[in-house]
Amino acid sequence: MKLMVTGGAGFIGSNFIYYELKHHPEDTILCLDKLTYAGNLSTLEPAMKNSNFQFIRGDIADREFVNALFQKEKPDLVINFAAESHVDRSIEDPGIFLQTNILGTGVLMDACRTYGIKRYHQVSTDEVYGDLPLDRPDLFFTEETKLHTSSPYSASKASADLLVLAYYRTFHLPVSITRCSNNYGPYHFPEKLIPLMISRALADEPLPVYGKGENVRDWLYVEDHCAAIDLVIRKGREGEIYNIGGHNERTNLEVVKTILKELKKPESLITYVTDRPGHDMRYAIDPEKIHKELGWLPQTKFEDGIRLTIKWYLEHRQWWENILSGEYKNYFNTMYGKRLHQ
Ligand code: NAD
Ligand code: TDX
Repeated sequence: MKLMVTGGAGFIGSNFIYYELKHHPEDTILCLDKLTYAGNLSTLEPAMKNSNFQFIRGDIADREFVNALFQKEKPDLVINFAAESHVDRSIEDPGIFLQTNILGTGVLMDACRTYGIKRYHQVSTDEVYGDLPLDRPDLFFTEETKLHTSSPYSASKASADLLVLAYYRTFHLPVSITRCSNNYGPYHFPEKLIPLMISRALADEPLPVYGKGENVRDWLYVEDHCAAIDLVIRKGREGEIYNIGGHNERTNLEVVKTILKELKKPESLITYVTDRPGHDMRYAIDPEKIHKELGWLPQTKFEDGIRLTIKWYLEHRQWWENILSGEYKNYFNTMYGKRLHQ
C-alpha cells in the first residue's frame, strides 16, 4: 500500500513514519509537508535512506498542487498530521490555523474523492472537547462528549473534524478520526511544555509556568499514539472516532518538577508567569472504545517515558540546538534543495 503522510516533518508525523517503516516495510510512504517553522527535514534524514520513502514539499491547502500530486501518486491511505499545532500561536494569530487546519483538510478530502482512496484518516485532538474541572476526577472525555472548544487552535481542529464527518455522511468518503491527548517523546518541537522545559533547564534558564501550574494534561508517549493510529487506519471502522489517551494525568508543575529532578537542577528555576488566556484546566481521555474494539493499550508509563525523552534530548542536543539557533531552516536548501520536488 502507498501511504501519504501529511505533516511528516513534524513531531508526531515523523515518529509515525519511523513506526510504519519499522512495522510495515512492505508499504511505501510519501511524506507531504510544507516545512513551516515546525517542520524539520533533518528529522527525516534516516528515512531518506529508505527506498520506500519519498519526501515532497508542499501545502495541503494548495488545491492545484494537491490535485496534481494525487493524480500522479494515487495514495491508498492518507493520514493527515499537517496542522498548525501550538495553542499559544493560535491566540497570537489565528488566521493560518483556519487556512491549514480547516481549508487544508477540505482540500485533501476533495482530492481523495476525485482520485479514490481506501481511507482518509484525520489526526485530531482531545482539545476539541474543551476541558474538565479539577474537582471532578471521575469525569473523562468519551467519543460522545460534546465539542466545546476554547482556543482558535482547538476550534479549527473541531471544525476540521466536523468536515470529515460531513464528507463521510454526504459523499461516503471512507474516513476515520482519532482524538489524542498530549504527546511527548523524540522530535517534539521545543516550544511545547516538555521539550521547552528540558532545553531551558539544561541552560539554567527560568522555566515559565503559566498561572499556578495546576492545569492537568493526560500524557501519552508518542510511540503509543503511533501504534494506535496504525491500528485504526488498518482495522478501525469507517466513519468512526477513536479517543486515544494514556491515563497518565499530571499537573504541569508535577511535570516540570520531574524534569528538574531527573536533570538534577534546582526548583528555583521555576518562574510563574501570566496565565494563557482561556487556559483549559484538565484533559483526560477515556480510551475504552479503542481498547475494546482494537485491543490497543498504551505501553509506556509516564515515569519511563519521561526518562526516555530526557535521554533522547541529551543525546540529540544538535537537533534542538539547531532549532533554537534557527540553523535547521537552512537544512532543506543545503542538503535537498536541488534533489527534491518543491
Ligand atoms: P507539529 O507542529 O510538530 O508538526 C506539524 C507539521 O505539519 C510540520 O512538519 C509542518 O511543517 C506541517 N505543516 C503545517 N502546515 C502545513 C501545510 N499547510 N501543509 C503541509 N504541511 C504543513 O505538530 P504535531 O505535534 O506533530 O501534531 C501533529 C498532529 O497531531 C496535528 O494535527 C495536531 O493537531 C495533532 N495532535 C497533536 C498532539 C500533541 O500533543 N502534539 C496531541 C493531539 C493531536
Ligand atoms: O511555557 C509553557 N508553560 C506552561 O505552563 C508552555 C509552552 C506551556 N505551559 C502549559 C500550558 C498547558 O497547560 O503546559 C501545558 C501544555 O502546554 P503545550 O505544550 O503548549 O500543550 P497544550 O496546550 O496542552 O496542547 C498540546 O496538546 C494537545 C499540543 O500542543 C496540541 O497540538 C494538542 O492538540
